Amino acid sequence: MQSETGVMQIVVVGGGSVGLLFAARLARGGQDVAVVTRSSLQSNQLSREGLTFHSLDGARDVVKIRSQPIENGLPFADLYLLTVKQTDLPGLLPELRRLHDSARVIALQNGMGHQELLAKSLSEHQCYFAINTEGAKRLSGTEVRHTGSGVVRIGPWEKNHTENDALVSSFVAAAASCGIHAHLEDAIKPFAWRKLVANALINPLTALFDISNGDLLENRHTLGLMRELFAEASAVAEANGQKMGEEQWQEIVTICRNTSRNLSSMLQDVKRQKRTEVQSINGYLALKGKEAGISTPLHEVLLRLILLKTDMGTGEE
Ligand code: KPL
Repeated sequence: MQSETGVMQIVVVGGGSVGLLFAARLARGGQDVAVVTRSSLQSNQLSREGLTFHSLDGARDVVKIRSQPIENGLPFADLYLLTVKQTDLPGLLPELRRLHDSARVIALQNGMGHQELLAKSLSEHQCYFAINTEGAKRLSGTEVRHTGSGVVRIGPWEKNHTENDALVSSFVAAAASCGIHAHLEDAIKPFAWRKLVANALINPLTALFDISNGDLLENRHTLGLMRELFAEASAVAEANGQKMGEEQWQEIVTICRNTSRNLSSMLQDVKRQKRTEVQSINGYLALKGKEAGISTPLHEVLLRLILLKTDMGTGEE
């Protein structure tokens, strides 16, 4: 339960870069945070050693944190931040179905597809979404670096007519008090589309060429490719009712600048030989393009190249 001092019980599900970033910043700011990890090795290390956080200004802090593996289920909390990848979400659904009715879930996945999945397992009033542009790098299972400043926008998927949810509003206030640029929005879908397009340009190119987000802007070939990818993606977005003009292109350039030293999540996945989210990013755009009769040859090639790269690394399909 949320205490009178404004401390919330928050469970961060996922011990990757984004999960560790939010866990560290919320715990450092005095919130009651537990991290649920995939492996018991990571949860044991976190419980024993704490979580080491490197902030943007170079400061280093070790934060005490509770942690448990997902095989022990989800501990009780007011609010659950789902930071696992799209590909790991289906395995979490049985646990999410067991949550108490007053719990709120905020899903932070890249790409698209999670909204439909969660809608099948949770009641509408429990289900919130977040779009995050903060950069983070996981240095180990117990150490994370904040690599770029961004914002996290939180809200229901589409505008509904209910009033602001008190718990979610408190979370936004708590996150802001921990120095996180958190904003409450009345609909996340338009932001999700914008982030989808940004990820579809930045992530596969950085992963294929093993470069940081900022490097994309330094080379006329990558910049040119991004422009062409943007043209395909914005045509698909517009066919799906999402306006995507010059302002959105500038937003993508700004993301690259603000996270210039960051290695995109897809590059981090490729380096760690993990399955990427390319299917729900470029794959989703290609699929929506087909449905709308818009061809997306560049996104299809990137999809296949990333699948090929990770298949070669992991042997996974
Ligand atoms: O969302 C990201 C990701 O890496 O997945 C960006 C914002 C591009 C930061 O790297």
